[in-house]
Amino acid sequence: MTDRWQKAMDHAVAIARTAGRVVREALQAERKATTKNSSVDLVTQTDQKVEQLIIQSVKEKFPSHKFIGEESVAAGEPSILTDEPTWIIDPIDGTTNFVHGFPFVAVSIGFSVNRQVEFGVVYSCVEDKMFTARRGKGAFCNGEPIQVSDQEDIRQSIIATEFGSNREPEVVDHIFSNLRKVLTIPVHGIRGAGTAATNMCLVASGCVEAYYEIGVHVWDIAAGSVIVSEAGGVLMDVEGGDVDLMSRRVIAANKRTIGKRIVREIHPFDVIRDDGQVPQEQG
Ligand code: LIP
Repeated sequence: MTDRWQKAMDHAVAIARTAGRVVREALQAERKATTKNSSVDLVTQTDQKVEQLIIQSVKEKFPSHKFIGEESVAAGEPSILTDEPTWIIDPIDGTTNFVHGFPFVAVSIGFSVNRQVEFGVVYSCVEDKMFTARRGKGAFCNGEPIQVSDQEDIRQSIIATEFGSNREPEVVDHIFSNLRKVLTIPVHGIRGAGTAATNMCLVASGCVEAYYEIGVHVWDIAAGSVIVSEAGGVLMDVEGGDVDLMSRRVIAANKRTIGKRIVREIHPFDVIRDDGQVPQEQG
């Protein structure tokens, strides 16, 4: 049976690599940032240029497909996930890193049909690592199979998370309270690459045991979600239920036991969903 979405995935890999070259070239030039939702929520012309490069290339090949792109949404496009084939794009995941020349920046392209991510591509541009996964067919880095850590004891683990871009004191207090609870389990360490997609690929590669964050967006995690699950990991909501890519809450873990341990420690705080719906009580 022909694989209906393989041509789309092949295109995603090719355009992610092209976009990565644009990002690397831009890293050698002066990078001017403007701001979006706060003084620390940065965007650059390269983010916008790369997103348009990806979207235009897809439209030429797949004109009926839909898009959720970080910078398109910032410009007023809707962020609604439907059953339609949808490309979920973060042109530069790690924009703050990009602005500062901190070498972890990723092009993240997820592809969803019937609200299920069929494939994910995360290209870590400076590392030149192309992470890919097709639902049901495994996860890879530069073509080599990857799999999550086999560590079962969270006290022997490294956990990844991020501080996000919200600097409201009560939100920061929540973030630090959760950080303290996880650190004092205790765990071996807490890390953050500055990009959700890269953190999820670190889980998929077995470099960290889990990653959690409240405040991410669907474009940060869609591609990484299938890379983690195809590497043998699990995705869940921060209250233990099924992950909801539009909820802005995620735990990606090597094992359900470790993910559940993080659920026990962290306390969620409210964020407005990517689709704008009022958050439902989590089960
Ligand atoms: C980033 C995420 C990261 C989050 C940052 C930012 P961006 O995405 O990857 O997890 O903590 O606030 O949202 O904005 O660089 O594409």
